[in-house]
Amino acid sequence: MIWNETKECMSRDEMSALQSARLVKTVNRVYHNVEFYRKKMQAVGIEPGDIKGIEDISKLPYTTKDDLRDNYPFGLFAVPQSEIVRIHASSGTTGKATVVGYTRKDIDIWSECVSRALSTAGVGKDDIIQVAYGYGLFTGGLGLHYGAENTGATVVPMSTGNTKKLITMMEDFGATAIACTPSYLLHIAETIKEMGVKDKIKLKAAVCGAEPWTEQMRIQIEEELGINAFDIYGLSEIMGPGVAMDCKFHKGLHVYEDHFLPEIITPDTLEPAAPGEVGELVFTTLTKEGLPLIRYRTKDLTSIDYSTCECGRTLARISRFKGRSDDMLIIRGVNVFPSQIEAALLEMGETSPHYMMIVDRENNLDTLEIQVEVEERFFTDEIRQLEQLSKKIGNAIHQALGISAKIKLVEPKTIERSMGKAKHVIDNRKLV
Ligand code: DLL
Repeated sequence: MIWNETKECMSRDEMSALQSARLVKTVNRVYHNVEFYRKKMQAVGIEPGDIKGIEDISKLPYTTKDDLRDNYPFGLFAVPQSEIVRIHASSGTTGKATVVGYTRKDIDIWSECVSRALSTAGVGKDDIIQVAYGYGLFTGGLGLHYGAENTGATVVPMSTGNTKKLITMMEDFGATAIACTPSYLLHIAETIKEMGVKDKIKLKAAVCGAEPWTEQMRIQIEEELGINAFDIYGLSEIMGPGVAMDCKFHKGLHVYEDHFLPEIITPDTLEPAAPGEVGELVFTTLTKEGLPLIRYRTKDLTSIDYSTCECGRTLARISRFKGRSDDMLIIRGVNVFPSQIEAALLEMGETSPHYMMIVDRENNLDTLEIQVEVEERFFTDEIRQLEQLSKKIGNAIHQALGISAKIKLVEPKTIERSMGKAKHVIDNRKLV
């Protein structure tokens, strides 16, 4: 069932007309209310009247994360602080946090988008959902929380912290849905197995996002838990979770285009990418009041498909994310994304997707070690078996990446589990 057919199934012409009207309003609003945008537009000789519809989008300048940092904390807000009812922030590892602000209407639209996403995953009023994203400045916890309440579901605000308690409550409350990062759900699945309570769990759906994960990992989670797992995407700057959502056909994530106008650009030239080509995702918010953003460069790499989905939605679909352009490692001149390792490991079927890449430099040559967790039994069996498996993984990785790596097989639970966004890379080259 489609939760909001009028918004998710309108014709492409109707959508373009809606987006154009909303873009014109947004451009006027930022020009008059945000000095940063006024100056930026004046610098390229653009006035609000020059933007008549989405066909004029490329006349507008881009916005980046640095612009948000340079205007820390509230410099890009388009309403007085008295209109802002909530602040979120992403910490970032360096420099100042990126601060985002929402008006009451922004919060309502956010809840509506998350509700649409949850309904797409089949979560509604009869469900009990555990929200196990972090609550606080991170948008995951509160974003999913209010969206889930809006669907009428019973929300259990678990946050992160105690996996065994989460599982006990999952069992006791009869939770039917969970929202958390995919890597955390994998850890939850392992712990359910260890606790021997799989038969007592009523879970049927998971809404996972906030970090890249492969289709293979999604399927593995579905199989291990006997549930349907869906991919939810979003970023704090644009709103939080609920910018785009996977449907049961898993052929790309539907962008809530009535609120967010997507573009794909080639990062090197900043020109629009060819149709279907992978490039950097750029968003312009169409209804945000607190922090409207014009052509915000997400750094996320994907492609876009405007054809109607088998589910009936006409919303554009973005392909599953390979990673962010700033996650990409260059090792011996070859571009490597951590998600390629995950895909190769899961394709082999004999290992878990728990891995850590350790990149170093010796005698001016990049080295790559990949630590991979394998089942306990490999360590008790003959050493020859361990060697064979290591060789097999080495070959699979070589084929996937085009470069060789040293494989180190490690025992289960050696690699640290994360309850939030998983860490897969230690790049020691950055330290020198
Ligand atoms: O991660 C918002 C969110 C919370 C999304 C819960 C989904 C679920 P940020 O902390 O600002 O916001 O991080 C945003 O995370 O630019 C992507 O690089 C990455 N990301 C988010 N969702 C996905 C996904 C939240 N489904 C950054 N697949 C984004 C791949 C994702 N990467």
